[in-house]
Amino acid sequence: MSAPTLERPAPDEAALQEQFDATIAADHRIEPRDWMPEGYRKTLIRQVAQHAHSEIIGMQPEGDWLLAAPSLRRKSVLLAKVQDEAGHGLYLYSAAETLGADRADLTDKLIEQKQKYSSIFNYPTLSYADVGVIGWLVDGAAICNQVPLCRSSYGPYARAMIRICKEESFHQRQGYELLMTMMRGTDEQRAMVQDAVDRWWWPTLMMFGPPDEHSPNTAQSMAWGIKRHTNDELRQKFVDMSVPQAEVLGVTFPDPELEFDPGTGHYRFGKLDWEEFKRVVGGQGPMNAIRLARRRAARDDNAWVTEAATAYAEKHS
Ligand code: BYC
Repeated sequence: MSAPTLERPAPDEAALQEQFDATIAADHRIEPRDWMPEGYRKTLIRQVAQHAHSEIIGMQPEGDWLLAAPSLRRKSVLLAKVQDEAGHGLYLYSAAETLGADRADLTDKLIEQKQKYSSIFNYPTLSYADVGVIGWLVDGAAICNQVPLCRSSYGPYARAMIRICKEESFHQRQGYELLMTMMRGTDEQRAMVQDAVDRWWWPTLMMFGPPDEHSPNTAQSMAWGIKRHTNDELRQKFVDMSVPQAEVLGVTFPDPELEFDPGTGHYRFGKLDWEEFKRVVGGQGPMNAIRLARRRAARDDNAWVTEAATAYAEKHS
């Protein structure tokens, strides 16, 4: 007679998959306690980690202007905005942790260039108008991309996005308000704004990712309800939103092909330089080396803080 076994029967993978598929089909949320296919978990860790890294690296271009802000008011607004980005990174690393990722390991992967961050943060901020244009266009693009992510199928990611989008919306308005103020100023200030728009327009359109026919992840991510729209759909939405805002502001976009198409109800726009996108994502953008060197220094120089905090937590656990 064999000894009675106390082990539970092995879960039936097919039944678990069926339950997962039913949850996705019903547009309900997958939570950390739920079974999920390995591919779903990996895709989410990849996207959420990249998103978190983008928020943290994204503090640098605007952070460069904290000591040179033109007034105390502008300095305090910018400081609050940059701090918000740090907060976004932290919510997102926490969401990645619910999937079994380790935060320190994710940071190491960023620094070793095994994980990516958004291409947009590899361009320099040359004047204070860049702070306004990042708020208006870069945060505007981020909102366009992230509002649908509030309905993402993974609960912790979707919930983090709700708060992040509220803050991004404030960021966009502060950028637009700064640009409006400059446009009401001198000819030199207006020229600074136009110059910043000229430099940031195309890189902002690249934030949405490669065209749909060259986006290896979109189809599966949409089937899983992680992404709700394709890269090209969101890029088009952003162009349609931005053109009337540019008219109100009194600036133009550097695209001779930009034109309203009454047939489709959308703006047609010129071809993006996808070779530039590949170079920047591949580490050869104007600021890649500086962005990563600073992140590496922040990790290494502050390692003692992590060690001390860990030792303290262990002592009091
Ligand atoms: N830059 O198959 P695809 C912010 C990669 S921060 C670099 O279309 P997916 C802010 C892509 O990862 C906002 N890499 O991918 C902060 C994939 O690489 P791997 C940041 C890019 O994931 C501070 C490959 O190209 N927002 O707002 O389906 C101050 C093929 O692409 C980029 C987010 O992170 C890029 N632009 O779609 C101010 C949003 N585009 O891993 C503001 C969340 C693509 O296969 N993320 N790649 O080697 C997403 O919505 C999606 O991940 C993406 C890409 C639309 C970006």
